Amino acid sequence: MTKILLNNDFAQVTSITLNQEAGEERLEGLNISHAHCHAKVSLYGGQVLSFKPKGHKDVLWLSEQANYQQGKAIRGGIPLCWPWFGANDKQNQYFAENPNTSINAVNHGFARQLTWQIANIEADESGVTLIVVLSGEKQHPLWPNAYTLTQTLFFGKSLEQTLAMSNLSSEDVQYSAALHSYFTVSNPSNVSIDALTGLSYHDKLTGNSSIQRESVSCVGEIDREYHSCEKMTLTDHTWQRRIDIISSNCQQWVIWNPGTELANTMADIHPRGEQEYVCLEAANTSWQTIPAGKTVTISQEITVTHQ
Ligand code: TA6
Repeated sequence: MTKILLNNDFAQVTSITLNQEAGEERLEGLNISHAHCHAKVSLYGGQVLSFKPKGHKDVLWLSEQANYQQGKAIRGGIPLCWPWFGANDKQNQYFAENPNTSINAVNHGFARQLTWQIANIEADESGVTLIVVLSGEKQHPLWPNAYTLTQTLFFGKSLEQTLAMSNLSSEDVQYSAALHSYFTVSNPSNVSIDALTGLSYHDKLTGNSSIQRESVSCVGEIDREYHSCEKMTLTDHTWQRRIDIISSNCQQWVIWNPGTELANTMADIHPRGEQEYVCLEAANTSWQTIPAGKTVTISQEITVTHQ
């Protein structure tokens, strides 16, 4: 059932149910409608699923076969990888030392598989501001500390996303994270990201580190961490649009596309779906410290323009 959460001169925000399957726990989301854009957010994962500025195709890709189910991550939009990015070296070590453990491995941390709460919704002529929060303690044996995540999303002509990570415990904690954006493209082969040229990177597929001497091909399979906090521009030469992404307090850009062979083994990617997106993720892929009782933020601003 649709519920109106905000309705004023500038915007309408309604609650929606994301999954329709009988017997499943319902996952709630929000539909946002403003003169400057339309957007969709899942409270499960605190995940932006869609951002469509006026006059543009959706900036974000969302799989037609995405799972909307507790215990699974939603494929597409902007998953929040937290409190660790990827497999987590500490987790890998734990499993190696405890082969009979009942703990499940969690790729990209637990925040994208928990339900966030709405803290505030406001709208004015420039856009809609949505604040969602997630708090917890003892959520995972390898990350037991008390925390609050506060995600502030501004949907206007641009999308602004800030993740404030508060360490509520009395000891320093370490996190790694990514704002794992899936950008819709005409085809990865039509895309260039010139600002990656000249940067040092680590290739997760080969295990090697190198300098990017030529322009990067976004065609999968590709999985690399580039060491840079510079502004990125993803240019789609066929659709003649550019997506500018400015990150803050993120030390890496991760580029990922699974390519056809791997995508065909992934049940939550629809056929040929991997040819519709490029992931370019504002990330801190190595451990960062949040001092006891302190808050650290990471953020990104995404703007799309016709060329
Ligand atoms: O950010 C790139 C990456 O870590 C890849 O290695 C790939 O696994 C991708 O994320 C997706 O991970 P997921 O757990 O969402 O399937």
